[in-house]
Amino acid sequence: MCHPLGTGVRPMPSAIYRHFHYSPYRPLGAWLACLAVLTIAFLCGCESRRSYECMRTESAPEIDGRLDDTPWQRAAWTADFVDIEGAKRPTPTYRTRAKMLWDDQYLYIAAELEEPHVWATLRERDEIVFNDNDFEIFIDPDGDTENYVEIELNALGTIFDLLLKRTYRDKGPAIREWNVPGLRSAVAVDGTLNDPSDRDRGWSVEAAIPWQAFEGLTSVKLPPEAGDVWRMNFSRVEWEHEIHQGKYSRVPGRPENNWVWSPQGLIDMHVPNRWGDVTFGD
Ligand SMILES: [Ca+2]
Ligand SMILES: [Ca+2]
Ligand SMILES: [Ca+2]
Ligand SMILES: [Ca+2]
Repeated sequence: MCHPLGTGVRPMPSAIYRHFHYSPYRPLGAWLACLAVLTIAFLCGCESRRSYECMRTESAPEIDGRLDDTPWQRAAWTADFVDIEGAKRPTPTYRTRAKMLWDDQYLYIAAELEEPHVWATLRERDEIVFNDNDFEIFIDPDGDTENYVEIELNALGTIFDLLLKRTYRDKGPAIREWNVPGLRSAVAVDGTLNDPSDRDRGWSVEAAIPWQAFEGLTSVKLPPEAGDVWRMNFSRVEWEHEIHQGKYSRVPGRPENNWVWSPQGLIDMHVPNRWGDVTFGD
């Protein structure tokens, strides 16, 4: 079901408000134009899901966080990430995009996050990594919204991975003790980590997820066959920060930004049927 107005309680932008300000003298054409804008605004809350063709690779990228491997050069970027609520919200401040590849053993994921202040604090596996700025991977192979996988990484490379038997609105549970079997991942910082004295260019993520990690979670073929379609999404959490005595911290009381590949239309990543379609190519 589509929620065109989303869940965020945010004021109507003044420019839009002015556009609809009542005037009994407005000609019919202007009212029709207003109706058209309203219709577009409604539809923007129900944006179509993104899609991507994940190409097969003969050679595996080296999982070191750097995306300069030859296989990645041949893979297309996803569309730039947008606000989780979609086009009705402002374009994200910093660019984020991803790539995917596959072979008989692994699904490979790469992400590039533009970021002038690369910082992270959490170091233990399965800490709540989205309390730092992070990159998040969501995979539901069969798209049935059950038994799906979430992986979060921060710029230290700390992993928070969990298995969701069902969505939170379907009462979960989310099993954080579950670790992706055989997961390989790395991050690389293009700049300096936790050093606010300079301006960084960003950080990148590289992950290899073995197909066997999904055994027991789905009845789809592992590895997939060319033409198979899996439901996936990617998200980036970005907090407002402040700097005291050379150290970063979150601005207290401020909500996070959520920038995603396939817009959800509301502030909730756990609506798998709004994730994107990833088709496996030859
Ligand atoms: Ca690499
Ligand atoms: Ca599933
Ligand atoms: Ca875990
Ligand atoms: Ca820095």
